[in-house]
Amino acid sequence: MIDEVQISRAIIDSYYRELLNSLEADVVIGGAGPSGLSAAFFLAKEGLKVVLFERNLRPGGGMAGGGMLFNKIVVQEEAKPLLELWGISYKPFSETYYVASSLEALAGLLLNALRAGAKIFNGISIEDVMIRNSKVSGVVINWSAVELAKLHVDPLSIKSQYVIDATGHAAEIAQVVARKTEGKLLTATGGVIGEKPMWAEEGERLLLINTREIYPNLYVCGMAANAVFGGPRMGPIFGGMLLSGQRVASLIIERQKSQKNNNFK
Ligand code: 48H
Repeated sequence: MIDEVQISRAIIDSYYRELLNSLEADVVIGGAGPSGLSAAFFLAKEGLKVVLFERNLRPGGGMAGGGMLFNKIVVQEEAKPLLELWGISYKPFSETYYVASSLEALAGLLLNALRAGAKIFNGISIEDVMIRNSKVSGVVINWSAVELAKLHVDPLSIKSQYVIDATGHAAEIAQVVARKTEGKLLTATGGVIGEKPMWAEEGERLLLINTREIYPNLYVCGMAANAVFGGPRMGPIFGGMLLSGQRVASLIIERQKSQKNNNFK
């Protein structure tokens, strides 16, 4: 026998428990594009409690669309091991370029992040942060539907040791922090400098340098990192995004480890 109310009960009960269990996290990530999902995978694999909020119904950000809706992505040599790690198939194109289905890349990355233990909430937007003692200490969230309909509904708050802005071109979390701290980001201007025109090689190179802490306990990765520091865009080459997620995860993991070591001293 199939009972509609029992179906509803199962959904509400399991979602409610997961959300309740996510009110305090080690790391909150904003945005489930390639860089956010990659960060979520590496952090969760290390045993950290990772909670990711994605505004859209479907995770993946700009990856599924490939280049101009041709649903393929290009990945360079340095990021090939990540495709292999996540079981994403690829074909060599010319010497150092590899091509993968953008859909398979998204599916593989998403599945790996979830199986590593990251909790992903879609349809929820980060609209603000919490700051205590000049450190980011969490995020403020609301249903994306509330945001879209411009309903006057107060948000809820999530506490987190670290927050990662992986919101892509708009660098939304960095923008909020820049505005609310009146320009205290760790950039040359104290604010979000803004993305520069297309230059794939330089964009990919700077992306990894720009992937770092931009305000105490707030990190940035992916396209948002180049937006914050004024790096160029790079078009549909995705190796840098995946490596940027891996890099931000390793920065946080190293910091956690050195804090633990200091506590034992
Ligand atoms: C919750 C939010 C919020 C918010 C936005 O754009 P993305 O794919 O970001 P990256 O940096 O992982 O990848 C960038 C890549 O897709 C790209 O655009 C490239 C390579 N462009 C090059 C070029 O030249 O154009 O994903 C960001 C995600 C999206 O899914 C948004 O919906 C989500 O973040 N998001 N989620 N709260 N406030 N803002």
